[in-house]
Amino acid sequence: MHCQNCVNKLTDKLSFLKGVEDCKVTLKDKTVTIKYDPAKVQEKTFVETIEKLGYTATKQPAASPAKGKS
Ligand SMILES: [Cu+2]
Repeated sequence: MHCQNCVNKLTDKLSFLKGVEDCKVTLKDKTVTIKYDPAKVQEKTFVETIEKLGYTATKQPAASPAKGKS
């Protein structure tokens, strides 16, 4: 992830996933913060979506449910 285009692409795809309430991609930190309903969607789906777009996703079990890195 290295430009605003990547950010838009990721935000778009992740926001459209079922169960996602909010999705924030930060270019500076190369992180993805997703607010979601665990009953409807799982972290695995985020990782798969991110990887399908050509990025590498690393889960960080912190306050944020899922994060992506490139
Ligand atoms: Cu880019």
